[in-house]
Amino acid sequence: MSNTYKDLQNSHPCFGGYKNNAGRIHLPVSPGCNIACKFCDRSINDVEERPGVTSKVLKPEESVDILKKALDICPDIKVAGIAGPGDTLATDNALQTFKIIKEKFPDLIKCMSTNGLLLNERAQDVIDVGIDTLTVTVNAVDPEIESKLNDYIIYHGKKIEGVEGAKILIENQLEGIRKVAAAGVTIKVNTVLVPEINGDHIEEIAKTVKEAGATIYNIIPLIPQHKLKDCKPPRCLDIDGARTKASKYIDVFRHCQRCRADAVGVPGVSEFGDQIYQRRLNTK
Ligand code: CLF
Ligand code: SF4
Repeated sequence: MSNTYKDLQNSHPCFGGYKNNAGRIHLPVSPGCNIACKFCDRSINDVEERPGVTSKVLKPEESVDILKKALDICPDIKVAGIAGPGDTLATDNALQTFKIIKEKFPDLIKCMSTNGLLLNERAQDVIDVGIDTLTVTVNAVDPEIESKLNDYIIYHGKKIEGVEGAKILIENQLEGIRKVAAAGVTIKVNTVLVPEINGDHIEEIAKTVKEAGATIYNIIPLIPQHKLKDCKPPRCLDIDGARTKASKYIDVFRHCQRCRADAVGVPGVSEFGDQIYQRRLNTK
């Protein structure tokens, strides 16, 4: 199976650059996280439509039945993604799940999303399990700026705060991207846009991640919550401006739906998560 960037533009909803009507299923197998983004509010619930939210956490082996059911109901699904609700490398659950998918559903595109803290040291594992598309969330490439978006990292059992932690995070993200990109995996970088913190830093991020080997860039508007609940979310004008600046350096994806960690269907078009994960429908 060939999954060049050109192929993915027709088969992957988040690497297309335009709407190609391909579906994805998120398998919420990764509960914990190893960094502390100031805007992150992970939650188990059936109703909120945003990243970090899932109705349940699955065990890797439970993914098989879920995938069968999902492909039955939504044959448009071409991509099996893991995007939380925590980080995919904080435990081995995601890599185990991808191993199962590789064996039992070889035609599905394996899509992994990570904060990248452990990407440098786990790059070979990511490559070996056959990840087709990797997303790394890079919110800054300057540790001073990153430290305003992230309180601390937990790295090899140690809590490292502020700029010091941010420096390690950024180094590992960029080195991880270099290694995985060199193996031929197509890489997307996500950045959460917080205008008052990284609004003037987007060009620098775009340029740096492109040089490291990323192919496509997705700017996601902040949802103000947790410690950044008083920050202003970007206006359409801010988002457009940031995307235009970034597009000088790298292809930009403009259709992000800020999906739940257990989303199923064609992003922005259909949603089957209620049926697949037996969410209780909102009866308010
Ligand atoms: Fe999922 Fe993410 Fe893979 Fe897509 S979502 S793991 S790359 S299959 Fe896509 Fe949803 Fe935006 Fe993510 S629209 S939040 S970018
Ligand atoms: Fe939350 Fe993701 Fe940040 Fe972890 S990496 S704290 S799950 S937003």
